Amino acid sequence: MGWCGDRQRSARQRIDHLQGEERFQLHYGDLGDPVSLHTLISKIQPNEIYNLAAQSHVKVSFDQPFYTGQVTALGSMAILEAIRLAAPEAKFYQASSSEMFGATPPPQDEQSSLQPRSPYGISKLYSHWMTKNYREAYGLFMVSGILFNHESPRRGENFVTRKIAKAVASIDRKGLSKLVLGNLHAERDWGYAPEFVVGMWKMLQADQPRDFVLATGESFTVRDFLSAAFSSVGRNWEEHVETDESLFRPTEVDFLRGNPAEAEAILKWRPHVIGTDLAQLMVEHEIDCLNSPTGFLVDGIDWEQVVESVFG
Ligand code: F7E
Repeated sequence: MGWCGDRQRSARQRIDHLQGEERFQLHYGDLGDPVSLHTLISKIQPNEIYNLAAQSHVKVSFDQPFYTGQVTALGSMAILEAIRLAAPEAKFYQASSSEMFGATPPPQDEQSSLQPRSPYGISKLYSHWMTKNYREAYGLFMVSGILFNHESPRRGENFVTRKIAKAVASIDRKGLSKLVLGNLHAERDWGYAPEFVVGMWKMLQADQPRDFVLATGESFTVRDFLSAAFSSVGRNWEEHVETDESLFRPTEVDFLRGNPAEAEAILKWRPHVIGTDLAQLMVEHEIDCLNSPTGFLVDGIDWEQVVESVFG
């Protein structure tokens, strides 16, 4: 599914299309409400739990550090406790983040030091260490995937890749005049989210619980991504982009490039889509959205092909 108009749709818009499928059931719960999580986990007795929830926007975490800590740090704690007390057989996946590396120079791997530079990164670090502690203290199957940026047409509009892709499509097809961005020098290891999702699943199928870095091993600056996105419609980004210091972060993570060698050796996981491919894929999707009569499009991920390409 691709999303053409996030702001008009509900908080569940990324999963709305699954409603009605026999194997899919939604329950109400909230990371801010430990009782609801305990009740749900106790009732459902899940085999696997993936904690992908968070206040996940790094810049917003500077404006809302307390809320970010409550949700992104203590919210995971609520799940860990619920599993320990009510469903100790469940396998648990914690979405840790390359933001935890912060100031550590690249390439970053499972042994690199963790020096986060935002309330978001610090909250993720708390959950990362708590997951490890629960694994060691109680012998539970709990792992963290330290994922570098993973993107797709489903990305929220306030993250840089989607913001750029949407703007390029609008500039090219609707005459939007300019795109305003923050720091163009930061370097990121951008991968394709579906490839990373099969890596998460694979971590829970392993014989032993352990943490892995998932990354492409290649990095690009925001400027490189911009250039690839504008080039895909035959345009020069410099004619359309302005920067605004209010979009800069108080402390930035300058350079992330992961080393996924352990995931490759042990999980046999190897991603294929890298940052510049993503720029083109995401711009194409936004153009399809503009051409869609309803403004809403299914992007139809071919999961068999993703699995084949990653593990094949
Ligand atoms: O920023 C720069 C910005 O917000 C990427 C989250 O999924 O990945 C993501 O965090 C870079 C930064 O992602 C704008 O300063 C420039 O250097 O797309 P982003 P992020 O901060 O890397 C990690 C792995 C996570 O875990 C997070 O949850 O782009 N940048 N101009 C901008 N960023 C945004 N958002 N908007 C701009 O206008």
